[in-house]
Amino acid sequence: MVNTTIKTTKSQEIFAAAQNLMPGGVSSPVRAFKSVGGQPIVFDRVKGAYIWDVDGNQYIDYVGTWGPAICGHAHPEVIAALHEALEKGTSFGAPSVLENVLAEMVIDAVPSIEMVRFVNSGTEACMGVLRLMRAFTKRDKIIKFEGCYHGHADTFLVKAGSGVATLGLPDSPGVPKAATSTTLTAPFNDLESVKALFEENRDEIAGVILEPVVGNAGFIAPDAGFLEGLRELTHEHGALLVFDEVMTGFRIAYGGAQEKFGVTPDLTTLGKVIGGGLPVGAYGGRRDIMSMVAPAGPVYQAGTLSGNPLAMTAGIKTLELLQKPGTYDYLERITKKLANGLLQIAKETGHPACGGQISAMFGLFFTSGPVNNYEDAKKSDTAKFGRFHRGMLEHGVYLAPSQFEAGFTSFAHTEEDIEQTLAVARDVMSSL
Ligand code: KE4
Repeated sequence: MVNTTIKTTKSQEIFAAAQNLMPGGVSSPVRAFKSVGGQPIVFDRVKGAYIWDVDGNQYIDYVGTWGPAICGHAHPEVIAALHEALEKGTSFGAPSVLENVLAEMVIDAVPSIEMVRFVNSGTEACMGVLRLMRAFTKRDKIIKFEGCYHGHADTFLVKAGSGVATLGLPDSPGVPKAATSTTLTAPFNDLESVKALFEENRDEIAGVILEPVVGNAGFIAPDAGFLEGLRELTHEHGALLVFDEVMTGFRIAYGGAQEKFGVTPDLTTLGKVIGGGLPVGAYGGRRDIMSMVAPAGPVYQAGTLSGNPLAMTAGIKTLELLQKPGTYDYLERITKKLANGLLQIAKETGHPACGGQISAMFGLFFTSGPVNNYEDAKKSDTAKFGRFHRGMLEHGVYLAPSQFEAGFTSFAHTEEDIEQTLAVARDVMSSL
């Protein structure tokens, strides 16, 4: 193990106090470093590709506040736009033209979206889309995939990924059986299992929801034909196809994974990037389906801060920045260099590893692989990942604190940052 130890006195003091005030000392479980061990660092400020903790240590950041910071943290143009918006107030609870602007940008960008509803988180977006798909089809059952995470609403907490996987919580206490009795699960990339579920539950399945590129079981790409196969199966069985693009939206491509892979779902959920770091989520899709959402239709969903001017402003500016020519080519290039570099270094230092990247999303598993689904991902050496994470952290590189998360780059990351990260990874992997 590399022997550099960074000073984390203040982080430790603040986190110790936090644990007395908030469950686990955090506002979201994965931040507690449970699966990688050691003390979480307490952030003081972020800028571009970098973080500074309360002890003054600087890190290259590959979490990007779990995806929103694709333009880099605290982008000057986003901050400036927010300052201007702040002068006009923080929340209206009433229509604002900003919602029109962001809605038009989302509709123009995302192939499946003809109409959109803004909410305040990805969880809310997935809750809204769940109720809508059930109302539209008049069916109750859904199919989700093992290891995929769609927020913490009861129905989805079945073999979920992200923090649920990290904490080894296959299901959560407090979720009544009734809430998950209509949730069917299948292995990702396994079309035959989905076909079987449709046969066994004929005319009862409202839809299939998935992360088109999985980020919550670690990084798992769809096999060729998998997304197309789901599109055909849902059409065949009168069910809806829902892409949860909370993580992949505007990251895998400007139009999300559905643009990248050329498969158009009926409904899509979004979050993270479209809020530029402020609380936001959205669900959208075919006009005939979205027209069922209250008050246009009978499907109720509401939110005090939905469409608030600050989140809309940050989202608008972020998407404007992403429209700059060459953005996604750059993200693809630097992320491919990082992912391929990490795999090459693992090989040279004798660690079985697999992984990959698509655009600005990447992952590394400490298992020879291949990793095509959650069961494969669980074969990873998570203890080794924990040592790797700690070693990288002590050398100024901040990775997602779980094997069951994806990594994120931004267009603030430079070639030098990637080179530096790979140099550190070589040191750390050489002494894992
Ligand atoms: P939020 O409610 O956290 O905004 O979004 C839920 C959600 C829905 N769908 C997908 C595909 C997601 O990735 C997420 C949230 N992602 C996690 C990270 N894997 C958020 C980080 C956390 O839970 O602290």
